Amino acid sequence: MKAVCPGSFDPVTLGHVDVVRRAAAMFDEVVVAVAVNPNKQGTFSVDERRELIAGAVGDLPNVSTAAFTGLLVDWCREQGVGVIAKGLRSDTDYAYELPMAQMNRHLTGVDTVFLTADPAHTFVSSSLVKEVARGGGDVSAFLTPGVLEALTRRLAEG
Ligand code: COD
Repeated sequence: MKAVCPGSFDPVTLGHVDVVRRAAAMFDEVVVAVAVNPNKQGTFSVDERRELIAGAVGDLPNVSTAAFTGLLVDWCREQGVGVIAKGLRSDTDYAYELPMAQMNRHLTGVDTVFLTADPAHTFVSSSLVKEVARGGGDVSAFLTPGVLEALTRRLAEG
């Protein structure tokens, strides 16, 4: 079965990578799909995010990247994706994710499976990592070396 790990991935963290790796061990094929939000300028462009993801999970032969606009379920139908795989860090994630999972199932019948976050990554999010990095904090425990380098360079650009 083909699964999707959807998200913003601005940028991809080791928390995301852990979920993608575990999904890749469960499903025949995994597409890491970056949501395009025309109303929100990210730190990285969608193409840059895809490149950083590809660099982080490039050793996994059954993982690819994509970008999608509009409803995730429509993209899943177009791409023959049968299941959505997501990470769950906390009850806050659960409260946010449950209605989306139920809505997506209502819309097209696509199911969502949740992988519990590795305890080492439960407090890790792209936004927090960026905030700490902007303040000069050490975020090397949460990013691949390639993503760390890209983020350091991007923040230095101002
Ligand atoms: N450990 C484990 N999992 C993690 C970690 C971590 N440290 N950090 C994030 N995750 C998980 C998140 O829980 C999420 O499941 C996924 O990784 C992606 O996280 P983000 O933060 O990069 O992306 P989000 O949460 O901003 O992405 C939300 C989507 C873009 C997937 C969602 O809004 C969506 O599907 N939008 C498309 C429009 C649509 O279909 N809307 C209707 C929904 S019913």
